[in-house]
Amino acid sequence: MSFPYGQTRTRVAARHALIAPDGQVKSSVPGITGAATVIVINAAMGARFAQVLVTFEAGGRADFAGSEVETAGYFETGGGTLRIGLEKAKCDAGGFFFAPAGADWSITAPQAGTRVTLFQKKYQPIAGVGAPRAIVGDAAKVKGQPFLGDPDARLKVLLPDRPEFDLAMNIFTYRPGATLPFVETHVMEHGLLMLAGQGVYRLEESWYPVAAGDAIWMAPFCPQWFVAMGKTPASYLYYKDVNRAAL
Ligand code: UGY
Ligand code: MN
Repeated sequence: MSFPYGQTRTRVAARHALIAPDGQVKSSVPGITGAATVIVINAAMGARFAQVLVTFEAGGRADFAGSEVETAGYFETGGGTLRIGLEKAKCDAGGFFFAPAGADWSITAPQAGTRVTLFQKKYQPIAGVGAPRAIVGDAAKVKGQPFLGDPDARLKVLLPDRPEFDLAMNIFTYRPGATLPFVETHVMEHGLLMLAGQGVYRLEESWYPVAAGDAIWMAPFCPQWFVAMGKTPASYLYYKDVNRAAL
């Protein structure tokens, strides 16, 4: 949807951002061909990670050589063939993966229109802790747990919460009217994609109407809160950096 008179819900502030779909602009990313690729969050915004939305055409592909960068990915729609190192798997909508730093990985033979969100960051090793392993999974098979006891706000933790993993990728689903139980303020940074439904996101001192397709960046210590509104559940995919020292 586009708006007359130069209006948009998009807002880029110093410590948070809302990127609505109407203003997204493609850019070419080395390694990705036959796809519309939008970098919605990265260091140029002030973030310490990148969030990239890839919409594949038939015959498109993504090929990344092993580097210091690790990638967590989520297939929102469609499907394709995923390779991480020597591991090969078919991923459909709801499929997710983690490609550790150092591993070659690719997505090939995507169905036309396949939408994949990638979260990428430089891996932060810890002395004495081994490297994280590759993960391929299906979000439909992960049970959503009540968040802080609320069965109307359910969290799916997609990746292992272990010291070798320095990022998390989760899916939060709220019944209409359910909320984050308090205004969170924490050291972890977030990148977020609204997958379904709508609601209001509080970021610092601003309240934003948000809906499926919106992306959000929250810098460390950005006060945050959400309420789901409308008649259908609201759901979002999000990234956070985890399991590393304070100093
Ligand atoms: O994991 C989280 O910090 C989550 N509760 N934050 C959020 O949904 N904004
Ligand atoms: Mn949070």
